[in-house]
Amino acid sequence: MTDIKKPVYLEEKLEEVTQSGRLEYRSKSLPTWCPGCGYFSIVEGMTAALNRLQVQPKDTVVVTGIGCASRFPFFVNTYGFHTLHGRALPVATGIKVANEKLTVIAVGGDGDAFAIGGAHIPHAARRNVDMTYVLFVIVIYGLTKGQTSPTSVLGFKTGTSPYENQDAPLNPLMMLLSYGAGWVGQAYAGHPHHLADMIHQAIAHRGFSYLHVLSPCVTFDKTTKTYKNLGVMVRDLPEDHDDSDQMAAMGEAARTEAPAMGVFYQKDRPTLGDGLQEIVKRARGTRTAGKRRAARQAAE
Ligand SMILES: Cc1ncc(C[n+]2csc(CCOP(=O)(O)OP(=O)(O)O)c2C)c(N)n1
Ligand code: SF4
Repeated sequence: MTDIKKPVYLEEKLEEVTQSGRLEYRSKSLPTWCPGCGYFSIVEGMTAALNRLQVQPKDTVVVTGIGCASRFPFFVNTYGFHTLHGRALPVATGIKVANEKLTVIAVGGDGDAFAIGGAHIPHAARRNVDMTYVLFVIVIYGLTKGQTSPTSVLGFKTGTSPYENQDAPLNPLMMLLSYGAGWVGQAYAGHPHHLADMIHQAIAHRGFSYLHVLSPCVTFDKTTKTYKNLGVMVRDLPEDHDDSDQMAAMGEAARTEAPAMGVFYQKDRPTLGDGLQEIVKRARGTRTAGKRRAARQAAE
């Protein structure tokens, strides 16, 4: 008989990653998510992307808020910061400003991001902080047992909305595009190879990149964004999609009934770090010029 307290599946998984040599980026801590949760694909995709990019674990920091998604730092072998609910982006911004050489990745759930943390997103995007934000979108609050989130669909029934959700969902992709994010893409936990490729591209982008990952919550959403439903809904972006055309990206993002997979938009522009380094140079130049002037005056 199976001992239900023993995470058999997870131990097998650990053996598999140990054999594959991926433990360099995957931590030995076993994910505590429910078996079948889409988040397993995201941790796999992240470790595969970091492995391909060959960024050193010691030079990488994963920052999260609170939620099932936010347990992520425990499962990767990088530096990590499990911060307060909704506060991943300001903490990640501080880390990047303090040490420009680090690869900084913020991770979270859509409640953490767009409810309590919603006010931080436009600022990280408009400042073009050189970091990646990977959002795990299960359209529900997982950790607190299935309440509606800002991305839940109208009419969604949960334990706390038994008479159906009356609040229209946000469209995070359209929001990020209008906030000025320099890289915006979408992936699906049910397509793990594409997901790993998208995480790779998002991290490789210089500037603020936002990856929206659709992921089923197998425990609390049995009706809307399930593997069965998402498997039918998702599509590729059209082959002729121009990822330098922000308006075309907006049009694709508006089609929520058929979520498109791929890079919606990408544009290079100076990062927050570029601007700050310039200020440091100018301030140092002014100070040096000031010192020279004072020395000249003292000598006269
Ligand atoms: C200040 C504060 N308010 C509320 C909570 C309770 N809380 C913890 S996680 C969470 C939402 C989780 O949903 P999401 O961010 O989408 O992550 P998921 O669990 O779905 O991955 C809430 C409301 C908290 N921990 N702190
Ligand atoms: S509650 Fe949902 S999101 Fe959280 S670990 Fe379980 S399946 Fe995943």
